[in-house]
Amino acid sequence: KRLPSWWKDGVVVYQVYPASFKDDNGDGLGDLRGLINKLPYLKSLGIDAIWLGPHYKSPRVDEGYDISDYKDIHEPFGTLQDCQELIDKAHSHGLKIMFDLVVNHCSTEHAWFQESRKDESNPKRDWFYWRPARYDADGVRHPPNNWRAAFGGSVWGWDEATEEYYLHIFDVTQADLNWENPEVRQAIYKDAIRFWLDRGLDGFRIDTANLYSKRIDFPDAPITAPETPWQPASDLICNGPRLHEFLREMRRETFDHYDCFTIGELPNAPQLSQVLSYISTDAEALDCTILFDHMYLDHQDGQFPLMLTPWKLSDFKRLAAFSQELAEPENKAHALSYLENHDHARSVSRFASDGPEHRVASAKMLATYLLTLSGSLIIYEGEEIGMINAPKDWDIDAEYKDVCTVNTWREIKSEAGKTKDQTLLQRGREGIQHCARDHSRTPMQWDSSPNAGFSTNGYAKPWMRVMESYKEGINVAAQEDDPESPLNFYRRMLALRKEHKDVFVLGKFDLFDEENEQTMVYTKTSRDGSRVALVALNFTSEPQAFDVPSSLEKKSTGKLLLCTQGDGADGQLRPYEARVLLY
Ligand code: TEU
Repeated sequence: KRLPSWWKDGVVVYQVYPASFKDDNGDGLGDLRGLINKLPYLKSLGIDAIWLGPHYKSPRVDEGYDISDYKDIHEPFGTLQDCQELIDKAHSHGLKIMFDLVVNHCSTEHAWFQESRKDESNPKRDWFYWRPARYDADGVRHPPNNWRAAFGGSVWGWDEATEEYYLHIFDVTQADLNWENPEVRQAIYKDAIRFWLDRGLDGFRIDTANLYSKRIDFPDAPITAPETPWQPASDLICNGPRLHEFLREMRRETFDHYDCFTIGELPNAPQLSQVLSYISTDAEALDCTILFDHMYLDHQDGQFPLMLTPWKLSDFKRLAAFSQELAEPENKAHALSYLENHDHARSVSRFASDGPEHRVASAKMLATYLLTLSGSLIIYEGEEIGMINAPKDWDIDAEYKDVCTVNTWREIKSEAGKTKDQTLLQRGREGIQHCARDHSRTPMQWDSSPNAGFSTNGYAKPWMRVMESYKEGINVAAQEDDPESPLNFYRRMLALRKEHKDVFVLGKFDLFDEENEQTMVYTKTSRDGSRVALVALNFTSEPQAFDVPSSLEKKSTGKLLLCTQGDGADGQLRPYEARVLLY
C-alpha cells in the first residue's frame, strides 16, 4: 500500500526545462546552479513542487530524452553533488522536487545499447528489440514493418555490423528498451528510479508511460498516409497487452516504498475508462496523467507533423470537462491540468492573442482558467510571465533546433522540391511557426539586460536564440514591479486557489453554454454544495455578453472575486477578460 501522500489534495507543479531556465556558469546553457539560485523565486510564486526536465547524461539529440546514463548528470548542467544540493535546498524551501523518468527508450550511447549491438550472442542482446530484415522479391532489404517514427522515417534502425534492425519509436538514437525482459525492468527500477528516490526525490513525471508494452509481433499498420512508406501506428505502439502488468510491477517494486508522486504521460488514450484503468486508485499503477488531446486541437500529425487546422472553443471546453471528470469522487482518481510544456508552443499564442494589445489580458485569462481547475496543475517556465511564441521572421533553418522540427522541415522541403508544391511549403512553415516545440524552449526571460539576463555572462551566446519580447515587458524583473503584470496575477491566483480550496482545488466542475464559441463559462461548486464560484472567460478580441446560469440567478447576487480588466461592473466581458464571482 502507498505511504501517505504529499500531493493527494492537489498541488501546483512548476516545470523547469533545464537548458533554458537559468545559466549560472556563463556557457549559454542553463544549469543546476542557475536553478538552485532561483529557488527563492519559485518559492515566491506559491507553487508546491518542481518538475525538472531531463538533466541526466545524454548526447541531447532529443534535448535529454535520450539518456546515456541514468545515474549521472549531463556535464554542462553540473555534478551529482549539485543535484543532491538541489534536492536538499528545494526541501529546505518547502518545495517538493520531481525528475523526468525516461525509460521507454535510452540513448544508443547508453552502455546497455553499446553492449547489445556488439553481437547476437551478447547477454544484453535481448535488452532491445532486434529483428531481421524483410526482403522483397527483388532481394531489396526492408525494415520489419511500416511503422512511422515520431520524428519521421521508419521506427527501425539498421545496424550494419550485426545486420539486424532495432526498434526506435522516437529518434534513431533513442532505442526502445525491451520491457518484456525482466532483467531490463529490474535494471530500470534500480538505476533510474530507486537510485533517485533514495536520494530524497519526491516523484517522477513519467515519459511516454503507455508505450512500455507494444505489439511485439510488429504487424504492419493500416495505410493512412499513402504518400509515404511509413504509417502512423499509435494504436499498435501504445497501451499494449502487458502495460497494466508492467506499470503495476514498477509501482510495487519502487514507488510504493516512498512518499512520491507519479505523473504518467499517456499519449493516445482518449477514453475515460482507459485512462481510469491506469490512474484510478484501484488500478494501482499511476497517480495521475498528462492528457494530450487538447494539445492537438490546432494541428494534426498526418503525412507531416504540425499541420495547422482551425480549432473550436467548444472542443477545448469539451476536453476540459473530460479531464475535470477525472476529479469526480466515483472515479477514484486524481485530475491534472496544464496548458503548456516543453512539447508545445506557448498558450497565449495558440489559444488567445499574443499581439501587444491583448497579450497581457490573454495571459491572465488563461491563468484564471488553469488555476480554477480541480486537482493538480502544471505551470511551465515562462507561462507565469506570459511568454509568447517566437516571431514569424525567425529563420527556421537557423533558429529552430528541435529534432522533430528539423526533421519535419527537411521532409517537407524535400517533398515540396519533388512535387513543386509551394502550398505544402507554406503550410509547413506556418505549422512550425505556430506549433513547433521550439517556441517553449527559448531561454527564460529574467530581466532587460542582454539576452534577457538568462546567462550570468551577457556576452555568452545562448544555445537557443532569446526572444526580443523581453524588451517589451515580458521579463521577470519588469513584472515584479508591476502590480498588474501576469507574474503578480499568477501569485494572486495561486493564493486565491489556496484560500478557496474547497471550490477551486476540490470543487465540482460544471460547464455552461457548451456550444458558445466566444466565451467559456463554468462553475466550481464545493462538495457540500454551500459555495459556488462562477468563472467567465472571453476568448475573443471583442466584448462579449455572458449569461449567469439560471441556477445561480436564483441565489443571492455573486460577489466579485476578481476581474482581469476594469471593475467587473460591465454587463459584458471585455476582450480576453476573465471574471470570477463567488456565490
Ligand atoms: O513526449 C511524448 C510524445 O508523445 C509527444 O508529445 C512528442 O513530443 C511528439 O510525439 C513529438 O512529435 C515525450 C517528451 O515529452 C518529449 O519531449 C520527447 O521527445 C518524447 O517523449 C521522447 O522521449
